[in-house]
Amino acid sequence: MPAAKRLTLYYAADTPFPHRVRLALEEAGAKYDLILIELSNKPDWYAKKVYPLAKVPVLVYGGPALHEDEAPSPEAATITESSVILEFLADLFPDLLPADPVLRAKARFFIKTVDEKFSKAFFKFVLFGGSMDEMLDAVVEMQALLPDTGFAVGAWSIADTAFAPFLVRLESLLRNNFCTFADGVAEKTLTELRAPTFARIWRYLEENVARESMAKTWDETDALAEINRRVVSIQSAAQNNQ
Ligand SMILES: N[C@@H](CCC(=O)N[C@@H](CS)C(=O)NCC(=O)O)C(=O)O
Repeated sequence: MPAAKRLTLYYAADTPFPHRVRLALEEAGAKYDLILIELSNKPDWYAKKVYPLAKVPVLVYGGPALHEDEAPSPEAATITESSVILEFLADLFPDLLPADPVLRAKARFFIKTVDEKFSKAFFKFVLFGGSMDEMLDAVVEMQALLPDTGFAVGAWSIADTAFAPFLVRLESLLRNNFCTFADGVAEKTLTELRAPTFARIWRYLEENVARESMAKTWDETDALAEINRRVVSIQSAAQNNQ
């Protein structure tokens, strides 16, 4: 379904936050322009002309087509914060959230839990040597919010776009024994996650991965290479500051 105005997404493949927005745009069948921002080598114009915090995602609504080093035009709206953008997209494309107010509240609670709990445990675990138990506790908490079958609130919704990009990266980083994990941690965590206790969330992951929107937006090789570049640039910045 076309939006009333042009949609432009500033995007990076490595991180779950912009992936959320791109999945929602794909699920909505929206037409959108994509501007890639390499986080490990961020261009100066991005903070100066688009978003002073220089984070992704940013969604620009309206205005003419943008070249990558150009500021959005004054008549366009520049929307930041992935969960705010998801709500905005659900206003533009109502099929992204159920009509029932109770299910809408549940979807928002699910997104809030991802933002306030799961994402923090995820970044701590995959980037900063956080404990496996804390990571698994966060998975248990998300799993407990899922209904017996289907997606986060039954039919697929923005609650799933908020969570699936984290889950798909967690599984991929573990399976590929990503360089940030201490010896044996990835294998042990993956073994725990494959136990029957986690059967529900595993099925949920598979059902998200099977969606066309995920197939169009998740390129594991590309994402892992980007994550790797970013980790290297974070580590070398930390060394230079010593
Ligand atoms: N709360 C923000 C988080 C966005 C965010 O932190 N993005 C990170 C990537 S994970 C970023 O762009 N960081 C800039 C950088 O690493 O230079 C959201 O939900 O959109």
